[in-house]
Formats: sequence, structure tokens, C-alpha cells
Amino acid sequence: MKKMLSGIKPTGRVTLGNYIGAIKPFVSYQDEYDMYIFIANLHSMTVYIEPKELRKNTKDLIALYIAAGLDPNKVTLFLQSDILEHAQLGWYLGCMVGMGDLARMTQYKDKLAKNESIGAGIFNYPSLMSADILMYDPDFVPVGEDQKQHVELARDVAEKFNRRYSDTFTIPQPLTAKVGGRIMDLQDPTKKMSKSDEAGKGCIYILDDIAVSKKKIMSAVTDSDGIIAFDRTNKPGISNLLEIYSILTDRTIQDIVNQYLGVGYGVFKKDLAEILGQELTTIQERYQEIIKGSYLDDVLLQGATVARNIARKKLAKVERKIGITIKK
Ligand code: AQP
Repeated sequence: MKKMLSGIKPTGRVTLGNYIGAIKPFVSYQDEYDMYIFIANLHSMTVYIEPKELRKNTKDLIALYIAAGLDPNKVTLFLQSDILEHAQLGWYLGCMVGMGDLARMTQYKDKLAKNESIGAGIFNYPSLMSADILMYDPDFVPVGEDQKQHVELARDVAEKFNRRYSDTFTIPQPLTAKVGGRIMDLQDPTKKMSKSDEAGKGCIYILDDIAVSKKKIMSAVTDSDGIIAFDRTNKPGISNLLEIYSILTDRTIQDIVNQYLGVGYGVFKKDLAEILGQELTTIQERYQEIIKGSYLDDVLLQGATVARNIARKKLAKVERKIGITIKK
């Protein structure tokens, strides 16, 4: 069975973008792959989050993974900080990554351009991400468009390490869906829908009040020509809604466009709001059951036991190869 690995940072409330670009695809892959899904909480330290809020984000994220359909008995679900080996391997790999390569990463450049004060973690985090990935030798890493560049970096580091010390890491492939890999903000469809977007008006949160989410669909920015057609460049708003519709219903965009020939945006948006409302209701009901009691602690313990075993062996192998220990 081929291996797959991915994670999400608990930096905020989970968005429809995270759900469509990451969580939903994970669920569809779980029967086909040996899957490792983690909460990337070390990465969430790259921005300041109130401790209480971080704890809630983390708990909600793991609950949402399960509520959306991930089965902890099929998938190894774990908390990154439970596996100390990630940070250690991250240091070794970080020493092999060029400053120039890190400075080229779009997410870093975007944050820099915003002129906010940023910590060194934002610059360095792709090396830790390389460790997160390479530790488990996955064949595939499903990610949204924005994270593809980081998986490319992990591939480069793995190749460099294998060349320098001998074959150690599997070279992973990023896996990005043709549709849904970059869900855009509903108020500004030229910008990615993001957890950390403070205004939140163009962003749908999976655990938000359903009436509010429906309203956000109804007031999504479109255009004035009134034709439902897919054209990301000239009609970004309606194209974004078509992608969301397509993923939620598992139908092709062409099929949906054909259904709405000659129909106005209002009817289309109303139908999409209903479809979204039903999907969110199902997830939220499951979430309410899962979040109670100690179930999530048990899931994380089970996942950490499996992940730690793999990580310990991998790190020991790396340390033997690089000569940092006296054991051969
Ligand atoms: N808008 C999006 N459309 C499709 N996929 C998306 N992802 C994120 N936003 C969209 C995918 O979700 C996974 C988890 O992402 P992450 O939390 O590790 O980092 P991110 O890409 O930085 O996500 P956010 O929501 O934008 O978080 P913040 O605001 O904290 O930076 C990844 O597979 C990502 O591609």
C-alpha cells in the first residue's frame, strides 16, 4: 500500500478552504493509502495565538477531521508536538537548506510584504515541514496549491541528503486537486480564503452558524454579466462558487454549468447555500458528539504510539548516517 501524509496548522478556525482543499480529499484517500494525518501545532507557533484559543483550535481540528469522515482506525492521526523527533530532524534538515531557497517561498514573501513584524519561524518553517514529511517516507503529500512549493523543497532536501549520505528518504510527490486546490475569499476572489484572515467576511468557517455561512454565499462577490460560466481570470467570483459546488456535490463543473444555462446568479447561489448548509449540518452534528469526554485524548494517544515508533527508527537511522552519534 502506498503511503500518504499531510497536516493542517491549528492557527485559527477551520475554513471551507481547508475542508475542500485538504480534509475532504484526505477522507477520500483513506481506504486506498496508508495515511498519516497530523495537527501541525509546532507550525502554529510561527504566529502568536492566545493559549486558550490555540488549545480550542487544536481540539476542534482533530474533532473536525473525524467529523468529516476520517477514521482513526484506518488513519494514523496525531499531534506533531507529541513526536519530539520532528523538531530534531527539522534541525538537521534545516542545516542543509539554503537561505536563498527559504527566502523564495511565497508564503514567507507574502508575510514580509505585509510589513508585519514576523518571527524567524515563518522563514524557517519549510525545513521543519520537510522533516514532518520525510520522517514517514510518504509517496504522496496531498496539499492545496499554496503548499506545493514547500513539498518541492522537501523533495530537494531528500535528494540532497540521499546523495550526500546514501539512500535514506523516499522522494515524496505533492498531490493537488485540479478543482478545489485554491478556494478563494468570497468577498475578494483574487485572494485565498485563509484561517488567519481577520475580517472573516469572505471566509466560511466549518463550525460557524449555518445561517451565517449561507448568507456569506448569498453575498459572495460575482460580476455583472449574469452568465454562469467557468473562467478563473475574467469571472473569478462565479468560478470560485462553481468549484465549491463541484466539490460538495461530486459533479463536474461542466455538468453544473449546463444545469444553470440561462439561470440567474441568485438561484444558483441559493442552491449552493442549501447544499453547503446540509454538508455543514452533518459535520457539526458529528462534531458535537465527538468533542465530549475523553475520546479525542484516546485517538491522539493511539496515533502518537504508531507515529513515534516510526519516527524513532527514522531519526536513529539519520543520526547513524550523519555521524552525530558514536554508534555505527
Ligand atoms: N483556500 C484554500 N483552498 C484550498 N486549500 C486550502 N488550504 C488552505 N487554504 C486553502 C489547504 O489546507 C491545508 C492546511 O493548511 P495549513 O493550515 O497548514 O496552512 P495554510 O495553507 O497556510 O492554511 P490557511 O488556512 O491559509 O492558514 P493561515 O491563515 O494560518 O496561513 C493545506 O493543504 C492547504 O494547502
